[in-house]
Amino acid sequence: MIWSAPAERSDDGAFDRHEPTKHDQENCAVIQSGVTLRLPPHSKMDLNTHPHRRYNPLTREWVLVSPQRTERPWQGQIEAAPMQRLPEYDPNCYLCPGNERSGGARNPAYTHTFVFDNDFAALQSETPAEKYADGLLIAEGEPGICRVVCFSPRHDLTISAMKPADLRRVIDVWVEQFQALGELPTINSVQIFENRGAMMGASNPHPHCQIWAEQSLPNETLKEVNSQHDYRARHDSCLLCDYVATELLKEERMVCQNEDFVAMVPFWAVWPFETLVIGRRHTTGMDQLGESERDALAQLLKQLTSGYDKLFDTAFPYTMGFHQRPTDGQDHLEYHLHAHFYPPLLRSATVRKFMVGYEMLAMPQRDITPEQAAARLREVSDKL
Ligand code: H2U
Ligand code: ZN
Repeated sequence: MIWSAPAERSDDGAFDRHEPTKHDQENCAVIQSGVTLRLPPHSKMDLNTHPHRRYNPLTREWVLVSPQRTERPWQGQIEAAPMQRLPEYDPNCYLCPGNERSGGARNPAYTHTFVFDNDFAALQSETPAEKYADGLLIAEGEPGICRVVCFSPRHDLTISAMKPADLRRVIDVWVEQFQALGELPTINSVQIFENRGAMMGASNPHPHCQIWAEQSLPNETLKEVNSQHDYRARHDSCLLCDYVATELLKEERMVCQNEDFVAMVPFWAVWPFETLVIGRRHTTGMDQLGESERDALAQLLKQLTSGYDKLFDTAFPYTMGFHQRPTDGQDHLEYHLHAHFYPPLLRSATVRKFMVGYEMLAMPQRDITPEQAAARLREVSDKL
């Protein structure tokens, strides 16, 4: 027997909200009013208490959810609480204006954003795109370009602390970079991402992101292109447009929203407080966003990241990144612009989720349900 994607259900997402029962409360201490889900009455399964798998239609992979496990005692690793206060300027920072970088180049005295080619780039534009094949030993040269974008001259100004107008400048730079890199004949994928915090491997606290642009579609991008393509071919509709519509009706996984963008903990979230940011309008990339949509994106990113910071009263670490259409010259009408936030924290500023053991050998697993995570994020993000 082959196990694969579930057969499409006409009653997809037909879960109702209900008040937690005593049984719920006994089995799941973090359950909060109005955030539980249930299947139709004939179902014996309760997604609030029973271990179950959830399907991610974007990657076509599963995640194991174990809501009964949220009170598991923790005697494992405690991460050091990240430093909260940073200076506006750090003379030893490689990214601050006027400073020398570790590669020897000197940063200009920039006043807004600053983009430069990564001094230690993982991809190089001159790499020959030749193939190597020797039976099972297969390789390909991968030409590409890596850049770094400093969000502002301020060493301490994270996305959550930036003024929306300054954040808007960052979005404009993302659009410019997506267009300029995407136009190059050897570049078919432009991945913009931010590693925030030492816990996520950021090498420097100065707020910045990276751009890796390359010839091939990386694994995650390829999965999402294929799934959205197949969904459109089958339904004559967009997977993420349909998903946003579903979540707007359900509400229990919504975190915050404005006139153009929504942020939610997806039904299939892997990381405890993972979120998905999606444009309400169907656009295949940031270059198709209008002026007001770019402003709305800035507002939403600020609201979402401020909520994250409040959740555990810390500079909330995460990896975030935008998924946009491949820049191979095709329209890619199946593709819907979105951003993923993958934060590692689980219980506090010092206790993180580890993707080890079962996750490395079998599949991702989570305890706190996406509905519980969304309720907690909603609480802090509403109070802005
Ligand atoms: P991360 O913090 O996400 O690692 O990104 C910082 C990038 O900045 C990293 O890829 C580059 C590193 O190679 N960098 C430079 O290009 N020059 C420097 O002087 C310091 C860091
Ligand atoms: Zn700095």
